[in-house]
Amino acid sequence: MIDIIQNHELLKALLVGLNVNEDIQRFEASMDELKGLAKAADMKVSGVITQNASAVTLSTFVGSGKVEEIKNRIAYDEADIVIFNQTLTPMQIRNLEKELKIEVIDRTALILRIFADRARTREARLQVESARLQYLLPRLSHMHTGLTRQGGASGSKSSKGAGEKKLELDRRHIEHRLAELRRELKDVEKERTTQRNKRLSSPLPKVALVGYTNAGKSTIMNHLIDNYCQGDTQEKKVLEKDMLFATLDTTVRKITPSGHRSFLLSDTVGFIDDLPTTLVKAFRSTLEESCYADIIVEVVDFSNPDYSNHIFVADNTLREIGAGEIPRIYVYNKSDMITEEISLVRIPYVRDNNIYMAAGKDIGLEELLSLIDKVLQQGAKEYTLLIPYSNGNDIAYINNNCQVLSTEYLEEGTKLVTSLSKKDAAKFKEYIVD
Ligand SMILES: Nc1nc2c(ncn2[C@@H]2O[C@H](COP(=O)(O)OP(=O)(O)OP(=O)(O)O)[C@@H](O)[C@H]2O)c(=O)[nH]1
Ligand SMILES: [Mg+2]
Repeated sequence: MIDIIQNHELLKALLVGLNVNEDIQRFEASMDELKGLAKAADMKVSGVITQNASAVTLSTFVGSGKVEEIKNRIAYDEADIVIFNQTLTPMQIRNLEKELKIEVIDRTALILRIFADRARTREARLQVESARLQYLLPRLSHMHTGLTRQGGASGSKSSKGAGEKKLELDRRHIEHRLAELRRELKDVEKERTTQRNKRLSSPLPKVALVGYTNAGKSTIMNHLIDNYCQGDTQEKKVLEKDMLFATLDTTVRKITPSGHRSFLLSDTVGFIDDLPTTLVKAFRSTLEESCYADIIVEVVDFSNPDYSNHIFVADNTLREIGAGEIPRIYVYNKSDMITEEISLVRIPYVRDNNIYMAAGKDIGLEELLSLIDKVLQQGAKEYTLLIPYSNGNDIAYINNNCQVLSTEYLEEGTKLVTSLSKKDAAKFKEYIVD
C-alpha cells in the first residue's frame, strides 16, 4: 500500500495515434487510455500526434510526411521513446527506429512493460515473462536482420553468418525458457487448484469482482473489508490507485456483514480493450478463477465517457473465459462524478441487477450487499429437509445462510422447511424429503 518514491527521471514519451475510419469519440477515448497506460508505465507524456488516414503505410505505418513531423517533435520535446496506439509489425518498428533514432514501441509492448513492472506474486511474474517471450519470438528475426547481413558477407555460402547463428541461439534459448516457464506454471497451478478446492469446499458463496481496469474493484473490496471484516483490516486491504492495472494478482477475502449472507470475495486483474493475446493466454488461469464464482460483480466506471465500450469489452472477456452464464450484478461505480444535471437518479439506486453507487465515497455498499443476497437467493425453492443430529454443521450453515421457515425436532433429526438456492439444494440433496 506504500507508494515507492521515484527518484529517477521519468522517460519522456511521444504518443502517436492513427485514426483509420474509427469513430472519433472512440479514437479519442483510446488515445486518453494510451496516456493512462504511459503514466502507469512510469513515463511522462511529452506530446501527442494524431492523424486521420484512410489507410496504413506498410513500411512505416504512418506516411513519410508524418514520420518527418514525429522526428521534429522528438527533437523539440527531447522525447526518449515513441509509443504507437496500434499494433505495429516487427518490420514497421525496425524501419521507424532507423528513421527516428529512438526506441519505438506499440500499445501491446507498453502493456507488457506495465505488467512486468507490476507483477508481484510468483505466478504473475512467470505469466508475464512467458507473455513477453511469446511476444518477442516472432520479432527476433527483424531485430537481427542487420547482424545477419554482416555475417553473410564473410564468404562461404554454406556456413551460417554470425548474425544468423546468434538468431538461432537466441531463438533456442527463448524456446527453452518458455518450456521451463510452462513447467513452473504447471506447478504453481497445482498449488492454486489445491487452494481453490479448499475454497470451493467452503460452504460460503463465492463472489468475484471483475471489470475494466481502474473501475474501482479494489476500492469496493477495501470498503467491504473496512466495514465487514474481522481482525486487522488494514493488513487485509489491497492496493487501490488511480492507475491502470494497479492490481495484477488475485486476492480473496472473507466478508462477514451482519444482516447479510457471508461470502468469499475475490479481486483480480482488470480488463482492457485489445488486451494483448499473449497476455490473455498467459493470464488465462488467473482470469478463469472468475468461472468458479457463484456471482460475478462487474464493476463499471460510470464517470468514464467510454463506459459502454468498457462493458462490451468486459462482457466479451467473460464470455471468452467461460463465465458468461454466471449470474451477474452490474455496479455503475463512481456515480458521484456524474453531475446532477445528467444524473436522473439519486444514488444509491438499484434497478434489477444493476446498482448505481460510489464505493469511493462509501455510498451504496449496504445496497450492494442486499443485491448480492437477492441474486444468491434467485432461483431458490422451498424444500423440507431432515438432517440427522450428528450433522450439526449443516444445520448451522442453513440457519446462518438460508431463509428458514420452520424447525421441528424429531427422533431421526431436525426437520427444516427452508428456501434453498439451486447450489445449496444440490449440496443438501441427501436431506431433501419433500
Ligand atoms: N470519485 C470516485 N472515485 C472512485 C470511486 N471508486 C474508486 N475510485 C477511485 O478510482 C481509482 C481506481 O480505483 P481501484 O479500486 O484501484 O480500481 P480497480 O478497478 O481495482 O483498478 P485496477 O486494479 O487498476 O484494474 C482510485 O483512485 C479510486 O480512489 C468512486 O466511487 N468515486
Ligand atoms: Mg485493483
